[in-house]
Amino acid sequence: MCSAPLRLEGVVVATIKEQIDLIRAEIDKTQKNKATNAHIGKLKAKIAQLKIKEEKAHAHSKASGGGKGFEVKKSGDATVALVGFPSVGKSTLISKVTDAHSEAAGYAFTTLTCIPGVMEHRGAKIQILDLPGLIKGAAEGKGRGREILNVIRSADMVLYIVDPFQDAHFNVLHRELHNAGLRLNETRPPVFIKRTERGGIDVRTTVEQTHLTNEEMGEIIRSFGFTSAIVTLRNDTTAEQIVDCLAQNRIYEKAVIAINKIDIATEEELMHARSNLPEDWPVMRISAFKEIGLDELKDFIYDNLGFMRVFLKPQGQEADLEEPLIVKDDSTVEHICNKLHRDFVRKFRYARVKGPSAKFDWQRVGLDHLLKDGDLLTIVVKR
Ligand SMILES: Nc1nc2c(ncn2[C@@H]2O[C@H](COP(=O)(O)OP(=O)(O)O)[C@@H](O)[C@H]2O)c(=O)[nH]1
Ligand SMILES: [Mg+2]
Repeated sequence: MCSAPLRLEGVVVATIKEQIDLIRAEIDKTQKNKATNAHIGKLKAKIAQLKIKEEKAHAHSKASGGGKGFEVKKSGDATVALVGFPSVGKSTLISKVTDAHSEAAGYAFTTLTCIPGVMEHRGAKIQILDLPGLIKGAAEGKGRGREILNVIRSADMVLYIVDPFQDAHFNVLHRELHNAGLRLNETRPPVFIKRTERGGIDVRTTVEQTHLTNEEMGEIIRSFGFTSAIVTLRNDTTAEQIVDCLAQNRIYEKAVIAINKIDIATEEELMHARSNLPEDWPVMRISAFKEIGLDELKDFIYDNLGFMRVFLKPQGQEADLEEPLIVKDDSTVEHICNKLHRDFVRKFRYARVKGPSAKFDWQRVGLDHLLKDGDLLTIVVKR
């Protein structure tokens, strides 16, 4: 069973997308259990390879003048992508929590209308993007869906809006984003694959592997064109995690959910809606229309984006303890330099830090130093 061929025999497949759909159908109809792990893994590897091929074909058609690029200009301290079926209340919400007050504030980007609004909260400017048309576009697997997915990939967080009466919608969208390589609320698996000159596929693991045998892992890895490699595993690794590592275009992003329209739903309906959402994801209840829970939603977004404050102390001056810089909590000195002035990285000499990230007061650090909430920072540049 595990050596079932990847080729879908007897079927003439025209496009890459059709091939992918066929393999997905095959995965769906395969029972998930220990005996089929490796088979499913190989099918997923095949999909990942077809997608890489598709991306290349797309890049090629673009280079030869195929389609126009689409880009949402990023602004503010972070970007949140709203994701939800039509009529769940995305436009209503964006009109209530941002400065985009009507559809008229939206503007067309090449082929699609993306409605950005900026929400100011606790000193942070958070750009919220309303992305109508995801389902239709993504399901068609072409231009528009691809572009919308790219906007979501480049956002800092996904905010799903769920209608309590249509709660099956969540799974449809979630699957769509998963298929596009988005790994929401997941951490990058501790899988490291290093190509070597010889020696075959050498699997080294620090924990027991229960999903796949070394041989099965080797088969997946070889299907990506490796003959020799050292594979280091630090968790009980699934086939999908190995494929994710090899596919290289996976995006690990934060996601939260707001259940909207609580003004017209009963407690029972809300509990039911909650039970169909991932247990460990942050979820809250709102009514965009009746403006219930919107202040809490702002806090919820802010908290989940993971911001921190960095206080600047210009050389030879007092630190500005009134107005910190609001930055993502994984920011380095380089991120701050980029935020302050476009010449700062080029002219950078060194920085000094006092506070939680410093080993001692006014430690001298470089561009790659990771900052922490509450740090005081002095940047020294060439004149
Ligand atoms: N009862 C109720 N209706 C809402 C709420 N939020 C949005 N709506 C209504 O749902 C419909 C669709 O809203 P809209 O914002 O256009 O949804 P979108 O397609 O996701 O942008 C409109 O008639 C809204 O007035 C809410 O919290 N409660
Ligand atoms: Mg709308």
